[in-house]
Amino acid sequence: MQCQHKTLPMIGLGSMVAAVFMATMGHNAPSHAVEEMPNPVMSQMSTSANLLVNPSFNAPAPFQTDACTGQIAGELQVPNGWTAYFMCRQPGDADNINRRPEYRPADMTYAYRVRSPQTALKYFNFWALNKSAGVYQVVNGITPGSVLKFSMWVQIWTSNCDINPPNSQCEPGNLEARLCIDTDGGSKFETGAAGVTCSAWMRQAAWDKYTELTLETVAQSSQVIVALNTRAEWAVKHNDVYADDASLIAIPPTATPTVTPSTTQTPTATATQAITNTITPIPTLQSLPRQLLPMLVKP
Ligand SMILES: [Ca+2]
Repeated sequence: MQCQHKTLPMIGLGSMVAAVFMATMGHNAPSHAVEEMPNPVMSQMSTSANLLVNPSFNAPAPFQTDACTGQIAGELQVPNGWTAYFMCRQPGDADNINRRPEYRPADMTYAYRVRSPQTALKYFNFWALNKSAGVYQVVNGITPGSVLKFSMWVQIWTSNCDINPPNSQCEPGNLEARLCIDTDGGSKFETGAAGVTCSAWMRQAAWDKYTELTLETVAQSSQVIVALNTRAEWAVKHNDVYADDASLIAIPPTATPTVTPSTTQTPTATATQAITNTITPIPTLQSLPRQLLPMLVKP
């Protein structure tokens, strides 16, 4: 259509006809453009709710039962809503391997260990390590097929050195962290269970500063388990984990907007047809009345 008015004769009356033609085009073109605008996607407030209990790891932190011994342990002070887990001692393990971590809420005594006051999660091994430890939370009421977005801020101190400020680059124990989700739920978290998916391990990026870990997957059940999972390579003096500000968001499958391009593209053909029909044949010099010829301006 654009090439048609490039062929117009550059004479006075021809320009007038061209102006009428372009005005006709101009009238049709914007309405066509408006019809092709994408439909706005409505945000669904209900899907942005954090489904976790006590995501900020606030106190109180009552004593919990050691799953390896079945006994309540004074070393397991875990913020409400979360459950501690760790690998039990295996036959042949040295005294400093797979030792039970000590869980205490981190308070504002060391403010840089807390991301949102007043407390954060803390657990540590002293001159020891555990090969798979952390906390988990069972979450119910999920629509199967929902996209799960799990995040948590984690800070690690892993060092054999007592320097100030603490620095994990000094003789590190290579403590590292990741997030996991058991997508089909269960009564407790186990890293090797069917349905468990985990993020990549994060090591130096979380040493001595809070770093956000994220994991996204799809729920297979109405119940899922979210977990922080850590491990260390060396039984150094300080293998400490801090965590704060967790979030779990579930986006139900029905919340995904359905794109139907066929209905929005239909007006294209209609607009093209209308434009074609409004084109008036451009007069040539031979077809003009003789009395108009002297009025023409020669190029
Ligand atoms: Ca907090």
